[in-house]
Amino acid sequence: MLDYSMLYPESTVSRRAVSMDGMWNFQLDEKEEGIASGWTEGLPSPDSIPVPASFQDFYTEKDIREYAGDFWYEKDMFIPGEWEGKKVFVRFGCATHRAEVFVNGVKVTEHLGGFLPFSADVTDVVRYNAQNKLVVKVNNELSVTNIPCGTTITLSNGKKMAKPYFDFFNYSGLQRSVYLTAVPQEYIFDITTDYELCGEDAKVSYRIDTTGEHTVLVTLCDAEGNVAASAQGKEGVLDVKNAHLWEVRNAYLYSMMVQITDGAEVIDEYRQEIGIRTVEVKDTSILLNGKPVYLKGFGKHEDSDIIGRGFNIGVMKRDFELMKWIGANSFRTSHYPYSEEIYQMADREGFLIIDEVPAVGLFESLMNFMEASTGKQTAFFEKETTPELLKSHLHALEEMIARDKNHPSVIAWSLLNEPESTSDAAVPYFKEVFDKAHELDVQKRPRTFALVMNAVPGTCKCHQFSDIVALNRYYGWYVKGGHEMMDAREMLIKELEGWKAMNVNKPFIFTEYGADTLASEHKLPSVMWSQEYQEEYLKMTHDVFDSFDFVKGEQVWNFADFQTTEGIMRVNGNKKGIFTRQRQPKDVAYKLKQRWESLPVDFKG
Ligand code: GCB
Repeated sequence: MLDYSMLYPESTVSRRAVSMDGMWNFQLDEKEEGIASGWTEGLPSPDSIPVPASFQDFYTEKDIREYAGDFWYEKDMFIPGEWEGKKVFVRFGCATHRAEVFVNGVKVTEHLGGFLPFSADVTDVVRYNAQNKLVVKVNNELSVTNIPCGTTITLSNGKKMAKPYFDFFNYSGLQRSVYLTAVPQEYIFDITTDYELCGEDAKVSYRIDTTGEHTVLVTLCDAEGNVAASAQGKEGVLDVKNAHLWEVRNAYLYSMMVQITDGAEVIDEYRQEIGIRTVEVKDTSILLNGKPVYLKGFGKHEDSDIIGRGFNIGVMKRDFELMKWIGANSFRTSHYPYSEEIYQMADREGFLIIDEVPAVGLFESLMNFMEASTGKQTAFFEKETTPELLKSHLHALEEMIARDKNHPSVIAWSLLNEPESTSDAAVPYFKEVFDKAHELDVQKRPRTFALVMNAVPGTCKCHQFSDIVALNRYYGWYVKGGHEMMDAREMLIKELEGWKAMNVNKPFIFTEYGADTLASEHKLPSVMWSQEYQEEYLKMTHDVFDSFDFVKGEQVWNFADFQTTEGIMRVNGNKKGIFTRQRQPKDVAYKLKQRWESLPVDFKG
């Protein structure tokens, strides 16, 4: 079990959550001198920078944008006197990719992995009713022992540079909100829920972990604030009569009030929103509340101008409005768990999320999207570093499931994106990861991973572990593009016939398919990169999907254009967006809207 609580910070009668977002001090540490020179007590010559944000795109110097190594953040924090006697934490939404945290010069925690929250217990190192110095050393180098994978090279001028084995810019820093929190000594540490539907009614089973022995009271209120059920004890079942279910694009949320009580006294209180719904896979169907659902939507990124991968509440709102407009009902958090606020919004809007752990780049290639199409194998899981990689992978998985398990929107876990899955060495690695997800998730949500182009019927050794088989396919783009599209179509059909012949008896979904398209380009007849070509490509692909009953979902790559490493394959980023990076529609968006609005939610059900 994790030694810090993953509950999202909130203020209640017993708790305080104070946002530390705003301008922070910031300094690069090219010579890696920070520790030896006492930067843990304060930065010698800092610039100021916003949090949350990626640091890269603020600056005009390329050396800063491309910087790989250590960099430091600093902020003063005032700890109120009335917090004395409570437990005080600093909680980071994420620090990409690894961090060490110091308060008043004392190291309070360290964390590996750039896309999940962690907390430092600072109760005994802070001065109350006074300013305290918070300093964070962050590092954004890539390696094959942490996810996402890549390598870090040294240029001839001695500067380091990150070389991702993945196709998104290595944005980093304090990219999500930071909170200062105070909770009682005896506090609610974790909440776990599960659901069973019984006719019109539902059973909500729960487990509450606390740090003490007092009893726990759980009260479930409906959306109008009326009590729907209540129970006492750290574990129990709430019987909900005439349960209002959480449905696709028709969300209904209950509010679960959890209290630690001592007679009439409330020791701690936390409010958790929940949605009553079940999710399971049966034969080739994905069932939500027992009813088949067809996934329509996107692979996304947290990515926008200037703030990079920093969480932006306005961009989030716009993205959800666009997804509603176009008739989508789902998305995958490619290629890392997103900011918590995004899941909260999906809970409210009734979107289905395939939640992906940052296990991307487990295929040694700087252009895996190209090389996998050639059938290349990389023996990725036979390295002597594999055990260490597995350890960080499992740890990230544990954090992701702990963080996201109560979101009704999360209907599946994606445990890897485009790994090398054709060698025997991949099999035990996959088994551990898939078993761990099953063990950690009380709701036993379906598990999946996205198969790269070389993982096809006959070569893939790991789709056996998936409850839903997810394909990333680019027939008509990386393979047989342009006027050869008719042959791409045949290849796609042939692959799907191959899966059909294997009688896999599982739902298949396409978690990626797409074509780079410049919003500036029109050409009649089409050429690759033109808006016309994107439409032809999607039409061809959808026609094929529609002729296979076991294809139960389509998530286009990508929702919006996004930043990548520069190179001959990318024109200032990946342009496969249905929307531009500024969130305006390309022409194909209107076609997609027509299609998705016409497909019933239980399409092929
Ligand atoms: C993929 C990757 C994704 C890339 C995409 C592409 O297979 O999963 O990260 O961005 O292809 O556009 O090549």
